Amino acid sequence: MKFLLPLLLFTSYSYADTKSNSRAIDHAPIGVMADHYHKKGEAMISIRHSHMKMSDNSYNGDSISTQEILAMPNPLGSMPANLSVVPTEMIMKMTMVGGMYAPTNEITIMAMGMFMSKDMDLNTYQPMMNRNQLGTFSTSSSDMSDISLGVLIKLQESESSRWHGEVTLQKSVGSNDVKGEVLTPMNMNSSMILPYGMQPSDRGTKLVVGVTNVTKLSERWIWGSQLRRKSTLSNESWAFGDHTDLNTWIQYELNHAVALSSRLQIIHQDKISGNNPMIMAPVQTANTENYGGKEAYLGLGANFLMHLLPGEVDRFGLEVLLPLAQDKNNLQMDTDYKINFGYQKSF
Ligand SMILES: [Cu+2]
Repeated sequence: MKFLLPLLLFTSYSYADTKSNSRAIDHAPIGVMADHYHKKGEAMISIRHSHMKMSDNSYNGDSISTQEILAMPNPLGSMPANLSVVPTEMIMKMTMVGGMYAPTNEITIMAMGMFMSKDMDLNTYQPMMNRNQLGTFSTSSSDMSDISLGVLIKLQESESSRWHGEVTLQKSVGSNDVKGEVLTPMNMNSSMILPYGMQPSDRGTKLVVGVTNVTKLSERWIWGSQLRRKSTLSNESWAFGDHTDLNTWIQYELNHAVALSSRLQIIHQDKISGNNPMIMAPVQTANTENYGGKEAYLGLGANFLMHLLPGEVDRFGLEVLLPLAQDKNNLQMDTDYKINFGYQKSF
């Protein structure tokens, strides 16, 4: 936390000369999507980045050893009879570029493009006998992931509380059949379609519906809540499961230019629907049952205002999320942390 102090002082100082009435606390923690609407005629651009790291594996929420994984049957075929490739680490990076514009006080239009990159390290083991490790390999993918167009509708606004709804249409546009070089249990390198979790997109069309409330608790404290559900309207051969996201956060206004936040995020996601018969390696990620589940995270973050570029004040947000509980379906990697940061500017 020590490194934050000079930053807080700097932002307080650099903000002191402004006459703008923007406040850092006006926006939710940076990882919360579609958290605010705009006044008539206002526009905003934003760029956000999120970084997630996963390692180790769990089965229905309980940690599981490599030996136990290797003893599990390969559900996608009899060759080999058991799982023989075990993921050890995964990094997922997402960059989102968005725009908002309010044609009226009641409606804000939102557009966003998302770019995704994924990297995974895996170990390959002998398929039978003493199951020695044959080697290690890495796979990666990166592509445009989704584009979305949405509308935020102001439902109610008073001095102490505001409510708005969201309806967004999201189209997954990236590829869903990225290939990678893998080390097979036969100790050969082979190029194959990577498992679902490594694909940048499922090429589905999704509907996002959400409702957000922000309540002023006192002069310096704010309590926000958001329920957001993403469901698949149509897809090609398979789709990531429908996703419900509940967020509730408390924000404290240190001064106009700095707001600190604490957030509880609860996620529920279904397993993958459909399948691609070409995805059939003896690895957990090739099985559509090994996706989705329940997760809870604690987020700690800060929003800053600074005058860097001409025009309206520059907004920055940083948030770190740590897992409180993970009950992912069947056999999956554990999430270690997520980091979100972003920049926003209004016009
Ligand atoms: Cu905005």
